[in-house]
Amino acid sequence: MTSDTIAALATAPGEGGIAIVRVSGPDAPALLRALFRPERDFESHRLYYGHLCADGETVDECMAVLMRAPRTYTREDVAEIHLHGGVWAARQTLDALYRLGARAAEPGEFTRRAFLNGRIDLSRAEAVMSLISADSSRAARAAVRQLDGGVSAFIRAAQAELIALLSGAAAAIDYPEEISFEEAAGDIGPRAEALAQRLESACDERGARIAEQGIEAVLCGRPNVGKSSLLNALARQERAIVTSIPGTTRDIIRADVMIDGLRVHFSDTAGLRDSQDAIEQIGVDRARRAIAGADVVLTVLNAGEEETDEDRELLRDTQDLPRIIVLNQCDRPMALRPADFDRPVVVSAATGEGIAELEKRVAAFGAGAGESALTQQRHMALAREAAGALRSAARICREGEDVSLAVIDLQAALGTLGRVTGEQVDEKLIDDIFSRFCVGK
Ligand SMILES: Nc1nc2c(ncn2[C@@H]2O[C@H](COP(=O)(O)OP(=O)(O)OP(=O)(O)O)[C@@H](O)[C@H]2O)c(=O)[nH]1
Ligand SMILES: [Mg+2]
Repeated sequence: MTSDTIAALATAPGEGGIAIVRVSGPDAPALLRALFRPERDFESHRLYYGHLCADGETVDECMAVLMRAPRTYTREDVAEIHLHGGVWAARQTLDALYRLGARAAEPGEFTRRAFLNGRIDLSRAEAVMSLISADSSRAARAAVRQLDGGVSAFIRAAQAELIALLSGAAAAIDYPEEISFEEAAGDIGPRAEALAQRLESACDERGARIAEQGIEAVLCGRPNVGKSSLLNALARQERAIVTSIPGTTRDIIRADVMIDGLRVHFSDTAGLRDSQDAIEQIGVDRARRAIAGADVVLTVLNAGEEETDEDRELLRDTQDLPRIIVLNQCDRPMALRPADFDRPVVVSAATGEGIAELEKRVAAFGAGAGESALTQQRHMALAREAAGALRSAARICREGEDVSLAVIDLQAALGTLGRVTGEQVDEKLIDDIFSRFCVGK
């Protein structure tokens, strides 16, 4: 249990409708009484109208609530003062609180107390931070599931299975005349293998990255097929320069678009061709690197012209990548037949025809992203480590080695999973996690 009382601004600094100062710790009730004059006396968890006074002067007309432990965010006594938005009143209030003995809270310290006081486990504390920084509905949904205890429940189920395996092994070690090692190994081996499989399939690194950061979609094609025009149509603004001169685009031009709650980063690239122009050639090299790192490649052809050798080469080069073939300029008389290509999207950057269909096809590459049981890097790394230990235990059982050797691996897996929810963590990890929070959370 923590003994001092902390205070911080809980809302974003700057001008706004209200500014909330939050206080947590044993002195929170006394501090609130010292500064806030309510019309009536406090009952827990009720918001009161009154005046905030410091050094005999009225600082603000405001609302305040006192929440008695343990039904609070931190499980300590918590006071919240809702002032008029802006910097001044909040500053005066915090200064008064500090003079009366409160300490300025460190980043994430309220949530850290919630964790240390046992109200939430570590995975839920991390979810709070993910929710704060989520900038798409996809990312927010993954965070809310984690906040609801989705990760905790998944880890608890895996730990329960591990404990069952460990007690099976213990029985074989303690009562060898009743349960033979072979029998025990025959049961533990396949179950350890299955649990390793379950842990690994709960990790989807690509999906987690896409949910959090968005999907990288790269437009490529020979010069003048209309890549920059497509980028502008998708972004609904004039981002890239469009001209009828082949080789217009050199640098990569990016535009962020929200499609169906998923963030998509489109990159327009230099038209791919062998160029004598040194600058254009650098652009072409950059384009090739962007293509290699893309989550989805949009291979753009000009539907109004016959296929060229460059088109054929590009179709070949991108065939093993996640890709969408885009036949642009369909407003012109068609020289290409859609039936000759693999599921092409037929569009016109000029008229907007087919753009909605193209967006749908791009978003499909993010389907299921962020919906795996685990979505945080730290949790996935630990799950994989536990799966590795389980596979080693399974191998020991399979090869008929001593069951007590498998016990070491099973215990290691159990400990590793405990670090996800924070049953087994060291101070440094906790410092590291909470220092990434903002002050006041
Ligand atoms: N009719 C018609 N013209 C288009 C369409 N898309 C692009 N264009 C025209 O095609 C020419 C080239 O367009 P850009 O968007 O600059 O082509 P790009 O692929 O970016 O070309 P580079 O940057 O040189 O590689 C311009 O004159 C555009 O107006 C379309 O859908 N229909
Ligand atoms: Mg261009």
